[in-house]
Amino acid sequence: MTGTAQEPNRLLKASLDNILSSYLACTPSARQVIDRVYTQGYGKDQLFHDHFAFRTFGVPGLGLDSLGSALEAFGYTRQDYYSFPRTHLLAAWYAPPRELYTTLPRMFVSQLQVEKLSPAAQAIILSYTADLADSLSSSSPGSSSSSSSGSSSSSSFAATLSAWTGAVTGVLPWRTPSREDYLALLQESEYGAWVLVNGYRLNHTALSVHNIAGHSGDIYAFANDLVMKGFKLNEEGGLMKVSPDSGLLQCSTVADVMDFTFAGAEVHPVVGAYMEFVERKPQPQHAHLAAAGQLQEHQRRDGFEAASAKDIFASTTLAAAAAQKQGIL
Ligand code: OOG
Ligand code: NI
Repeated sequence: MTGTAQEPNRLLKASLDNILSSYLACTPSARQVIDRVYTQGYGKDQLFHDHFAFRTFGVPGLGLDSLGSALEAFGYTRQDYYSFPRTHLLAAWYAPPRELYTTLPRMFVSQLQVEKLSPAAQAIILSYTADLADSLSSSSPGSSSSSSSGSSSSSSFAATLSAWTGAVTGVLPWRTPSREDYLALLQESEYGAWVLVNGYRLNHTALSVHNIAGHSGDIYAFANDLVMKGFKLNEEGGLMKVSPDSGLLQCSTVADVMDFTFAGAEVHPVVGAYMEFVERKPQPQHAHLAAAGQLQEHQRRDGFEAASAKDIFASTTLAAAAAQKQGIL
């Protein structure tokens, strides 16, 4: 299912276009960034997506492996895992085929370790996922439904397809949540509450600052421009998240808050998606290529950084806290 040497698989490309356009349709701040910073500053077609990020519930058939196996079917390969014990999260990133590094985004997929939550929170989540998880994780011969972590390496084909469909359509794979369940989950796991109402929708795209033509590539200058233009950035742990090797620099907006139609047709605000910005420095051994203007994307600092990711996850937590303080959630 992988593409030819230079062209991404057409189904993958069409899926990613769709994922992005539905993300933009319901993320006003992301549209404004593109409008006010990119279109006005650098010309329209300069968007380069460093990575896409998705969130999942870690139950069999629905966790990061389900989305991950869809990505693997498209030629992505799983790289490092990262764990976040305090928030009960596990994440992994997937790299596109080397020859498509400038065409396809990296993928960052995380899951909530549901079994680590309180019995009450687990009961809420399982009331939405149980039937689905059963049918998805046992529907193909050889698939494993015995993993309690939801991270068994063999995902059923049904789970793979269902996860990818959820990402592409943005349609929730479970029944419409009640506001009561959303608010109850929010008390214990803001991530869990986010997944309950957003499903597999794109959580954020990260735009690549060093790939903006006509820009110095300096993410500090870029972030300053965003602040000057009135965008609210995530300041958890400091505005700029810098890896210990100084090669990976990241910052993000605070997520948008928007109306959601809960069960019983009750309309109330929930936390939605956000946008991230990334600068990757040349790997030290390839610095001479940078000087000569011949550096390729895969020769820059690759991957992610757990300590930075921990603070970037707060892009939705901060939005939830602010909205609760204003009494609108
Ligand atoms: C993911 C947060 C981490 C990164 O680039 O390290 C992240 C999330 O909020 O789901 O995006
Ligand atoms: Ni990210």
